[in-house]
Amino acid sequence: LSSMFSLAAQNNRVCVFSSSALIALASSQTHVFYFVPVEMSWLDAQAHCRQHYTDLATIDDQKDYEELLKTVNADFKGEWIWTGLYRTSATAPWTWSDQSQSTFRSWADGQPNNHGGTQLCAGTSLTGAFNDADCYMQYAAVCYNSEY
Ligand SMILES: [Ca+2]
Repeated sequence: LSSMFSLAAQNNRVCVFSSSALIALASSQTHVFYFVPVEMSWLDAQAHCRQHYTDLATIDDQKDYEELLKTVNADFKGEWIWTGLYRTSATAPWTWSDQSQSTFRSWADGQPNNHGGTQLCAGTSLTGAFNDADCYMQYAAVCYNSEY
């Protein structure tokens, strides 16, 4: 986006084009989510998503999050579902598997608490709250395909 904006500063026609492109993205879903009802570690879920889709789920905003939660099967009985959110150490920032710059977070009250000191991967509940968990935990996952 920064290169688009620097172009925009040099050329009004490019500016108009960039603005309409941004509006189009903002008003349509940017990810198509796929629920994977197989319980796997976060790394196995990431490998599965990268093999069959684009990556583990990245969430851009609340609307994106609601779309993600809608993809979970109604008969799913698990408590947590892996998303693409993770960090490389307890002091590293939370990032997304696909290196997205999305700053969307929806931590449950008191989370992330890094319980036990090794909770470096984030799952979501069906009620819309993130929790950091140990990456070896076996959870279902949500993958995405990029729509653009
Ligand atoms: Ca936690």
